[in-house]
Amino acid sequence: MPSPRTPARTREPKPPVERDLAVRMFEVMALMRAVEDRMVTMYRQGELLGSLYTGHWHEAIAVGTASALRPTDVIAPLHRDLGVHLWRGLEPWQVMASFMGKATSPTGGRDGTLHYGRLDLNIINPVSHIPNNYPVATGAAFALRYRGTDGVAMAYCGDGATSRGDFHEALNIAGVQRLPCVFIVENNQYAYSTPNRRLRQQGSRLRDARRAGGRHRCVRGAPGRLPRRRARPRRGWAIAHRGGHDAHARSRRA
Ligand SMILES: Cc1ncc(C[n+]2csc(CCOP(=O)(O)OP(=O)(O)O)c2C)c(N)n1
Ligand SMILES: [Mg+2]
Repeated sequence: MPSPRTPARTREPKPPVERDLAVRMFEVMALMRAVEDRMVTMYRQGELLGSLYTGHWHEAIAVGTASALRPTDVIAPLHRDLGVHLWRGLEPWQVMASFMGKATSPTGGRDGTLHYGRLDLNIINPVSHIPNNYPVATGAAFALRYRGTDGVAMAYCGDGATSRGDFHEALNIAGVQRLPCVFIVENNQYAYSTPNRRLRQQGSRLRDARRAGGRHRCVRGAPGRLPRRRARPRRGWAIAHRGGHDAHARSRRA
């Protein structure tokens, strides 16, 4: 005899990311890899003017974190973060035009490497002296709050860049002022040929990064609750394998 009580409904676990969004994230990650693969070939053929660093194996970090923001939030990517640009709407041809120093590039041909950006998409051009984008993002976060918005600024750098003074200055002032800032550190375990253990002793902080993992869904949640209103700035550590110094390190003629 059937029970008069309605059987308890089995609840489907809520996916961490909606399907459409997950598909879009995957598309942009795949596009990033395809564009960079093509550019490695172009670099070896001597078609690109400057240095090429690719974001191979960093795709989930760039796309996952960028996808957590609104288009009106400010983002300050670095040399492993092509996915950030693509997520915001920069076209692959614009990236290639920039590396080729063409007048049609976002920098109007004044750049022959990775310093392209689009302020109209709220992307701050990657600076050369890493991690100078950290203090710039801190200033952008201040401006967002000063103007009364609930916008957030997000900045990226590598593990090696954390040895620089401007990294610590940016984190400090953002903490003191409680600025709406998220700082992402992409720990690919090397700064050029120098391994982490030769740089500094902060193993415990780097271990935190493992929580982020290499999966885009996890990375999307890694910055935690965004500090849109007065709150402590967030730090996200992400572990990656570096697949992208290869092109830069090899001679074009090799
Ligand atoms: C202040 C400064 N010093 C040196 C360089 C040259 N440089 C470009 S990338 C790089 C390696 C940085 O390592 P890391 O921060 O770990 O980033 P990764 O390349 O591993 O992603 C260096 C030293 C630079 N751009 N800026
Ligand atoms: Mg590194």
